[in-house]
Amino acid sequence: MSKPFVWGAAAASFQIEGSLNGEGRGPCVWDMFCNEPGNVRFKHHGNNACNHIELMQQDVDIMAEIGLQAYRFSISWPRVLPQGTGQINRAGLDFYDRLVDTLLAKGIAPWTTLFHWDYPYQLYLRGGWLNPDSSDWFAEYTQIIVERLSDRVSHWMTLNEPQCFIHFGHHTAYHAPGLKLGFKEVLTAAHNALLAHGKAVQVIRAHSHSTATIGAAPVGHVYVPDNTSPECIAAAKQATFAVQKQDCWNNTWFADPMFLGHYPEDGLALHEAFLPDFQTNDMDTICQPLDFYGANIYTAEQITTDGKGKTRLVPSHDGDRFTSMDWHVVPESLYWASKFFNERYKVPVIITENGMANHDWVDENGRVQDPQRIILLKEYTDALLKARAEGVAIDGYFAWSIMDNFEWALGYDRRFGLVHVDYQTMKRTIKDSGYWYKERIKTSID
Ligand code: PNW
Repeated sequence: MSKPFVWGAAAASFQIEGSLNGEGRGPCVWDMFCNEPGNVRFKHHGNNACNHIELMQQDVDIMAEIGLQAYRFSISWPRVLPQGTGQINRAGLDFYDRLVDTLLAKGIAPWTTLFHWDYPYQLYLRGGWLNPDSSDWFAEYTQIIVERLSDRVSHWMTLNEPQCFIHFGHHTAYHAPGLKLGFKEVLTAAHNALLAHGKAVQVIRAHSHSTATIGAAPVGHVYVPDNTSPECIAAAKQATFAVQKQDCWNNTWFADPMFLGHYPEDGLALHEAFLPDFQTNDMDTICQPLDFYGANIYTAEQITTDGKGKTRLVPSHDGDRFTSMDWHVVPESLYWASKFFNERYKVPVIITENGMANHDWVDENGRVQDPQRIILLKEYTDALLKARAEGVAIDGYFAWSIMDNFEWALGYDRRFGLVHVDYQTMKRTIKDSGYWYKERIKTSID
């Protein structure tokens, strides 16, 4: 029998916290990136965000009102270590301590992500993820967090979406730090991030004051079959696990080393000319026992086969639905991907992010209506629970996001929240989807 299912919601430090200088936070690469014109829509930045640092108690009260069983948050590395290493900022660390206590007082389990993209600017100046010491810097930071919080925090995620901060951050310059490196350097940065993951897992296991449950929260292209013939299912699985040339936005380049202890064969062949200089025992460091496969899934592509071994993508049809990110709505992505990941990596799957951006509106009575989000959340969670009912080990679901927030290069223009944020007044309003989620949690039979 699988474990009880966990219903939660997620957010990330840079996207909600604000208080750039409050509590002594050091700058991160996203501050730098926002300051360079042209990178982020409307010149938006994270200086104030949702002012969660000051409004934390209210935000946790709202989570309790929605009935969250768990809250996935990330810690701002430069808020704890303004230089990235060395001197600890006590006030910053105290904030996360208070957050954990506040959550626990409401019966909400804290699920902590160690790194969700707000890389310390001072370490970036020292080479960032390209520096061979970068994984040790991350291990040092991890130890500080674990020593302080692990008597009360037992769920950990190391890196959020290395695919994004490596590929978008170091290859296409769509995200901070805005680099367009050659592919060998991109893979070197990726390799160092993987080493950082492995060392962090070792640190958590060695220093945790409670039994730790550890995973990561990767993302990647997901493919679903357009019919249930074995051939089509196999094609979707194969595409989900394939590596594309000079592209880090895939599942296996990161997850295979973490879970299986080697890079995927197809990727090694494709990237032969760009492989980083790694040590033979690096894979022993990277591949640490993990307790779950966290998956951030929003969309998928559909695949079909012609019965003769040929595979093609199904183009979108009239009537297909897209979110305001222009992401194709494919609820069965949660069904198929959790099956595929569970089968390949042999640990329970947890959906660490899923949700939609929408143009919500506030009506004359102050109610925030977001009917599309309700439909989507229902269809996606139904698809996930269907896989669970069929015996796939799936232990939880986290909606992205608990509240509207800074959507990276798109600024505050895209709203993903279950809770609406009025950025003029910082007023929070639970959206209709938040109330719907409350019912989903309450009535979910486990
Ligand atoms: C995730 N894609 O990023 C991040 O973890 C969150 O911080 C972010 O707010 C959320 O998803 C919504 O974007 C993604 O291109 C970035 O499919 C890009 C994609 C998916 C997730």
